[in-house]
Amino acid sequence: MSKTVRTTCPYCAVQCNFDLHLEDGLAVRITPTRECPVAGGTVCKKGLASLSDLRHPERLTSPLLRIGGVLTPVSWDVALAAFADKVRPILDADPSRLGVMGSGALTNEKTYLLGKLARVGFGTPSIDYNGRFCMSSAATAMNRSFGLDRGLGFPLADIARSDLIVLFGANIAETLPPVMQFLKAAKDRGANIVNIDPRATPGLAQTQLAPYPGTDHLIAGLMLNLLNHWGRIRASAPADGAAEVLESVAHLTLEGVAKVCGVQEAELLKLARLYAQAHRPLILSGRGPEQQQNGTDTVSTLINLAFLAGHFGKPGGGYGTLTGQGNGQGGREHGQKSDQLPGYRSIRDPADRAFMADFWGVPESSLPRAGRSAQELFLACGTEIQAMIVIGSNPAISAPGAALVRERLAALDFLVVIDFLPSETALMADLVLPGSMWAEEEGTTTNLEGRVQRRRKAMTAPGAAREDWRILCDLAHAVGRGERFAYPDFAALQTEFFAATAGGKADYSGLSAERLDEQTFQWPVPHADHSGTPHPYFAPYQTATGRAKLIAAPMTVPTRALLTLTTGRVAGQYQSGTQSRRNPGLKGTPDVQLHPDTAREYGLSQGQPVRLQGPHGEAVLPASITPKIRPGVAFVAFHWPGSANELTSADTLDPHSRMPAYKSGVVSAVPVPSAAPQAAWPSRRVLAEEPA
Ligand SMILES: Nc1nc2c(c(=O)[nH]1)N[C@H]1C(S)=C(S)[C@@H](COP(=O)(O)OP(=O)(O)OC[C@H]3O[C@@H](n4cnc5c(=O)[nH]c(N)nc54)[C@H](O)[C@@H]3O)O[C@H]1N2
Ligand SMILES: Nc1nc2c(c(=O)[nH]1)N[C@H]1C(S)=C(S)[C@@H](COP(=O)(O)OP(=O)(O)OC[C@H]3O[C@@H](n4cnc5c(=O)[nH]c(N)nc54)[C@H](O)[C@@H]3O)O[C@H]1N2
Ligand code: SF4
Ligand SMILES: [Mo]
Repeated sequence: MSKTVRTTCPYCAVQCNFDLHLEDGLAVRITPTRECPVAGGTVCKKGLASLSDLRHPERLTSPLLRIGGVLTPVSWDVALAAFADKVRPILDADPSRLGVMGSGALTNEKTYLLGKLARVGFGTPSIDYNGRFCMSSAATAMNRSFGLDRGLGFPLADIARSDLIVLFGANIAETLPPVMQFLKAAKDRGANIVNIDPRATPGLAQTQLAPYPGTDHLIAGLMLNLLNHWGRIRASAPADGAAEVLESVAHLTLEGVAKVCGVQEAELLKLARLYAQAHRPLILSGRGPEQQQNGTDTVSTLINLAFLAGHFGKPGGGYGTLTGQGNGQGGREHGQKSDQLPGYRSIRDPADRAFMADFWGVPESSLPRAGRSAQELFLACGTEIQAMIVIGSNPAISAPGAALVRERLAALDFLVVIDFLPSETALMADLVLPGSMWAEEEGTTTNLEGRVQRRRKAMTAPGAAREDWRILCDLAHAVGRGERFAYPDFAALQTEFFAATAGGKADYSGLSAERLDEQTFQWPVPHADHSGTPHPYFAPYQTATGRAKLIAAPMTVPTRALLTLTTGRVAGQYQSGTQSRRNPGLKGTPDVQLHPDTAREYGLSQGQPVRLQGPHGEAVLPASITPKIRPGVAFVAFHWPGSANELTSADTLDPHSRMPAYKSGVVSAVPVPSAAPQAAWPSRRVLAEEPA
């Protein structure tokens, strides 16, 4: 029997729609659809290849319990009893010692349920999610200036109306390929595109600036100062803090900034002039300037520039951040973040706490306070955190200073991982619970423009694998806290989720599965007749005063290392690689990109292994010598064991967002005789054991 189901891609935040074709219950083909409201039928190779994971031979089809050191298939009853045995005593003694780690890969409904499970089910404040590693700096900066954080405050199609697009550390052609069509449309209409990245990444830019990592705030600060000198600041902007912001950049000179950033004065001047002359300039940031120790302040500087030049909120102009994970936007709205409650409510706000306590039917005093951020949770494992549940994340590969993080995870009394494939983190666990993949569940995701879309169930999970939402409810029941987790079906959970957001900043209460069958909606959607909010940023803003609050960021000059490490992605792999490394349709192997001058300095030839040493570990990678990276910088992607996060710092976090400084590290490099092994995974007791 054949069937076709329209659904959304499991991977990135563009959330392209496509049709999944099934024969006798098995997925056989994906076809893009022109009706896709996001990208009009353009999908990338990851989306097209996503089919192969669904029935991958390594799919987890049974719970696995570590018995005698070996992960052994067991029944759900045994698995849940083991969970109860280990977790109940912790909950009885001190629930905060149970950690929960969520993900921007989870649907809205699952993130809502995970947050409720932690706060209401377990009573622990110790919950956070991997968006902390992804979006947290841009989100913090937007929140502190506007009281609102929707990554793009406009539909993607608005990009085509821009006459200047300045990309700060966003490799769109490789990471969000369908978005390129909007840049192309703008360029076809005469727009300039400037790419600021220590690497000359592919794309449509007429101008490339290759500064040292971690210097974007100085470039944006200088632009602001020049605009001020040229009389291009909009004095009437409805904002507080403008004078302090302008004062904070007044000392920046072309000469000084060019020197620190390692770029030409003429390039900076050209950029500032282009920006001053444009009518609808749009600044877009990716993780480049955000995943820094001063990522929040850097984004604030980008916001200040767009706002004080009078472009913020203008169709085609302003500022936006390009969210990354499939539900990276929704994932940061509904209560899996340590300081947050559903609907983008704050766990620190008495009215928000009272609303959610009432909604859940629990005393307000029983709701935990804000907990630790993701990396701080990991670093507390084995001391303040005794047991941990991880869902939708693979920190053994993706956390900064991963060797240290693996050591902390190994020190836990009990690690539970819910995944559908044996990720490196799952292989370290004491209990592995087999969950559902995208095509095996209902739900909604919210894409990088704040567009809420339906994910549709097309098939059932294999073997004893269960839908994630059921597993989360099972965990509550296992420890005798199931009362508020007795949903008869998924629809009941979804209805509760939409209702929980009513009155919040990210209000989805006007949505239903039926409405979402008709069309997609950009939030907020506060009632059932509401058609969504394509442009949510307008005055009065959602700040205490209704005016934007501009933050004067310190224009700190970073100390320059002999060799600066920066990290990121390649087109053919996805994130920590659990899925993409197993996918024969997706390619790529780890290496370290170095400029020919740098290679010469270290005596390296093309392909020669080089030993890179970071603060907590090392990696041996073949040198990929390319003029497309600036001298003095090494780029390593993080998709593989033994790659970027063996080298990043575990404890260099942005003080405002707690974002790790993934993109400015220090490494030393030593050539290795070419016979040496490449990309060796550091041997660890826990990883030597194969599941039974
Ligand atoms: N193929 C693929 N696509 C993906 C993903 C994936 O893993 N693979 N992941 C998704 C996710 S979760 C995310 S968050 C997005 C991320 O999407 P991007 O932000 O585009 O990806 P990154 O490669 O992390 O970083 C972007 C660029 O920043 C540059 N950069 C490094 N340091 C600096 C700096 O200090 N300043 C500036 N200006 N640039 C710098 C890097 O050279 C890199 O080219 O991609 C999403 N899409
Ligand atoms: N050095 C360096 N490190 C980085 C970055 C960088 O640029 N440089 N980028 C950071 C960023 S932006 C991000 S977003 C993180 C991402 O890194 P992680 O947090 O590790 O996220 P993923 O690699 O997407 O891991 C997802 C895991 O969950 C599983 N999974 C996916 N979807 C589901 C689901 O619906 N249910 C269940 N049960 N499991 C699921 C997958 O099989 C996989 O094992 O990495 C960060 N790490
Ligand atoms: S761009 Fe993102 S959502 Fe679209 S097909 Fe590729 S990975 Fe999937
Ligand atoms: Mo991300």
